[in-house]
Amino acid sequence: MTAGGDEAAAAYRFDVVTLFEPLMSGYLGGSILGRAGERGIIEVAYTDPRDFTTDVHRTVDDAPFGGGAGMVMKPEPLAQAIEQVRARRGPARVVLLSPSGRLFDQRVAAEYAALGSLCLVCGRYEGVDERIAAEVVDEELSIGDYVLTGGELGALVVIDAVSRLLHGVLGNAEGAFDESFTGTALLEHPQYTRPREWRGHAVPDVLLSGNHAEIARWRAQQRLDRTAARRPDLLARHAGDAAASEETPS
Ligand code: 9D3
Repeated sequence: MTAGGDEAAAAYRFDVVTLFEPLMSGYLGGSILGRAGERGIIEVAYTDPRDFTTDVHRTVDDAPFGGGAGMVMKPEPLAQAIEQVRARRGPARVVLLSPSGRLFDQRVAAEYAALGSLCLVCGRYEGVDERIAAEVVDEELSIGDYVLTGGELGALVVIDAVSRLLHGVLGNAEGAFDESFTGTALLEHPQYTRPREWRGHAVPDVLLSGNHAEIARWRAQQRLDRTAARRPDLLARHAGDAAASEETPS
């Protein structure tokens, strides 16, 4: 995003190790994160493992020992790319995006936001030589239980979720604080804007009442009801957290 010239150091520095920088910079340049980059709040720099190959074909993958479909990313070019990032930029943590990693959620986003810098390593093909996970990165991270074609979408998800927690990225910085503070949030209450009636559906009267205490009560009840109906797993965690915070006030 920046080539690193005379501008002040960004508030948060992401390094991405990827064979496909254009996949990432295309998205990041066009979004609200593009503006955050221009304003120096975040910086994203890319390192390509292919630049650390030594053969004429610039080979980054090879067949798996033991057989099987697909190719595996070779360890050495990836390790050298990561080691160059570590030496030049000293990221607080190096994270390999992997379907076998710790599951990303809002708590992990808040944890990463507090670090100030992060190196995200993207694999391609059917995975990465296991010795990279064991020797060169600090942790493995998955963004969910589905199969992607590579780590780049995972890195974008992490950059997006972490960036919006940083001061100044959103117009309304308070909105992000609200949710991140409660690691296990309930679902949102429903939102309405004009017109008051649309295709036969009226906006609930309470929202037009001007009674702010009653509106707050209604919204709280909606959040509980909707979470119970749609995400009972979140409700269980929320109840557990509420009980825990009564036992040990922070
Ligand atoms: C048959 C074994 N496959 C694992 C389910 C191999 C494999 C497929 C696809 C290994 C890696 C990939 C590419 N995926 C990622 O790099 C990835 C990912 C994902 O697939 N799901 C959720 N989170 C992530 S983070 C990186």
